[in-house]
Amino acid sequence: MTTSIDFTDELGRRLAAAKHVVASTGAGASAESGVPTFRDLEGYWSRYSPEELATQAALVRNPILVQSWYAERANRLKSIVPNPCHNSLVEMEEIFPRFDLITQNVDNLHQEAGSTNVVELHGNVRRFYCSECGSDRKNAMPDEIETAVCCEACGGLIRPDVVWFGEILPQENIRYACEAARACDVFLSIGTSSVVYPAAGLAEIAGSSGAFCVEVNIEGSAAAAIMDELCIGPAGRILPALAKLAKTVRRANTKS
Ligand code: BJW
Ligand code: ZN
Repeated sequence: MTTSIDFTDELGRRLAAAKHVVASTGAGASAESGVPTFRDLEGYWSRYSPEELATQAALVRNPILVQSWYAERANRLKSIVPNPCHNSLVEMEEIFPRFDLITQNVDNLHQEAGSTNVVELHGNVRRFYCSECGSDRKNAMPDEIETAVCCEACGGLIRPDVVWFGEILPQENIRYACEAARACDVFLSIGTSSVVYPAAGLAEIAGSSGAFCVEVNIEGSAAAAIMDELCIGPAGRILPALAKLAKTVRRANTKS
């Protein structure tokens, strides 16, 4: 196993030959845009309890608190922009015959950067729907919530379109992600602590199916031991270098 931003020759060879690359991103991919992560020192779960904010029971118990937290996050995202990690992943779509971008992030920044085929595993904090009848909420959530926001059709509580603990992931998306992990030649795990399943299992699937697994993170994650290469550093610095390497080795490939 190698630890560096000086990528190994083996990674260069794998990228040169890859027909199918999967990038799987977590909160660290958006950290340099100013979006808090969950489990870092300054992350959401160091300040708030997931049980009080990120469950259906919490919504029913204290709708104003839960709705305000998500509305505030959604509204704050309006002034946040993608960073070089997101932008490099857009470039990578062009480099490989097949490139899948799978994300646990709910911030929509990959789509804003211009990635065209983003598979969302944990939903999107900018969308809201009725927890009773399922209908989409058309209007943006207000900045200040003084009374619980309810569905115009049935009166049910409005919730964010995100996946809370104990909830099933969008089935088609997780199935697609598992198949992509099983079939890819190179798997990039970027900015995730790799503790939340089933998303964390994708790297295991990719590794056991023969893919070359690379982690990009400011520190080794829970999945570090199964990686073939660790790139320790901020994703906004590593991904541009990785995209550059990919372009270089593939250009050399087409010439020879
Ligand atoms: C940088 C950086 C920089 C920082 N550059 N890097 C199998 C085994 C064990 C448990 C389970 C299992 N299967 C299911 C479970 C239960 C549970 C689970 O996994 N629990 C574990 C925590 C123990 N999973 C679920 O409940 C899931 N549902 C499910 O499986 O349904 C079926 C089922 C139900 C019941 C029982 C069994 C099966 C649903 C999970 C939903 C997760 N939801 C959240 C909240 C979304 C809403 C919201 O945003 O509020 O999703 S939790 C939170 O964690 C969020 C994230 O998407 C997710 C992952 O976090 P992520 O992205 O990895 O962020 P961090 O903060 O953890 O890490 C950031 C990383 O970035 C760090 O490593 C930093 O070092 C790094 N970093 N700056 C590069 N600049
Ligand atoms: Zn409703």
